Amino acid sequence: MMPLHMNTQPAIAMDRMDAAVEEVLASTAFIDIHTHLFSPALGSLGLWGIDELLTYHYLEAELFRFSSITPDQYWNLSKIQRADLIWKTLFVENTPISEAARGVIAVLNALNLDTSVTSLESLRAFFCSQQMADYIPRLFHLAGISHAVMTNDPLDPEETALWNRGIETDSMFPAALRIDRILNQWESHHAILASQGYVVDAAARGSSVKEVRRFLSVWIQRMKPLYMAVSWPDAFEFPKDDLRTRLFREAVLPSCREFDLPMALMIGVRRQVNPALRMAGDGMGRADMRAVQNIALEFPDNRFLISMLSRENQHELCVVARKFRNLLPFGCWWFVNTTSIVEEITRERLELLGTSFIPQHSDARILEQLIYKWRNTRRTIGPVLAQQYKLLIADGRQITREDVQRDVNRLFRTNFENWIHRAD
Ligand code: FIX
Ligand code: ZN
Repeated sequence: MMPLHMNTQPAIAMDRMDAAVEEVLASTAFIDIHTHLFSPALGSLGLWGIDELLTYHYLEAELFRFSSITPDQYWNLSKIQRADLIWKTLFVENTPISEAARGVIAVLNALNLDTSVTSLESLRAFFCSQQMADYIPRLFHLAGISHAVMTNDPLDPEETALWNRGIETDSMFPAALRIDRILNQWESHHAILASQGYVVDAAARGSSVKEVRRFLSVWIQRMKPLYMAVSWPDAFEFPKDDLRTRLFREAVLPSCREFDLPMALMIGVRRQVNPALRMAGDGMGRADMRAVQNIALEFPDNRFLISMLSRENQHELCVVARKFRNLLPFGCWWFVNTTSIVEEITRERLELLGTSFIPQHSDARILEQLIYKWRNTRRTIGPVLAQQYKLLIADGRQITREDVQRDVNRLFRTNFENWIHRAD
């Protein structure tokens, strides 16, 4: 009798496994499910080039550890002066061995630029001469991605002004509707909704819930997002007798169900622990997973993408995801996007969840970062995945290239496509 599934390819030998996994990872285009990049149509919001790369908030935080400049003095400099200072401090006077600093080196190297210049002028000239129409596909190719999902804020005045003029959806840059200002900053934003004709009040009572749903519908139809998203502090609780719980339960999740959208929860950020550092001043803390568990239990008809910011929450997230099929863990976010921690998180996810998760997103804010963030991901995750196959071979199962390709597709493409109920 013919076997139901005939795997025609030869088994991969144990000593070829690292290379085979590396090849499959290199030749598969990933979907980058969370970035802060913008499509060319929203171009004035998009960041790229050496000055943006160097003034990335991860590097600004590091600058203050190596230079005696005060935050006030730093913010008084121009963008070019800030970039010069960061280059001199972190790349000339010190060795750029941190994850964020090394990333800039990897980008310059991938673009065949000199990684040890003492002045940034030649680099500036290179970046200024790029034409977005060719440059973006080149960067996507170097990063090995097919799509970069944006983060779109319907209450950001600059961004909404552009959307209101009518933006064509861009298949390389799908949208994600980010609603932090509604769920976390209602106090300072309800008046803006009211000024746009939505009948809402400070306490989110009366018609507020209905009107927030109307607001979300308008923006869902305008942006055509793949999911809705919010970041929450480590201290968030659910359920709680508060405004956030009411808006989440009665407005946001019903809208997700109505439009068949997953909800992404990014949990653990302590915003502005050091406000003088501006964007570099956000911190983090361990969250109580009981809140996530309660959400998963109360809303079986919603699908959630979940990323936790603290290392201490990662194992618990795997265990909760084993209990609730409506949770899909994703990414190693921000402070846990470092080689050693990505390795650990990915191993525990593979061990506890098989391939039923999304290993990484880039969180890129500056176009060229796609290169180093995805290069790091492939380099770190490859050996971890290969190790799982080697254990499986040792335990008695052959692995073929087809198996590896199927798993890589799931991890970096189809788990997401299935979760958003769309396949290209
Ligand atoms: O909330 C987020 O989406 C975070 O990723 C950002 O706010 C953060 O500043 C960041 O860029 C982390 O990588
Ligand atoms: Zn982000």
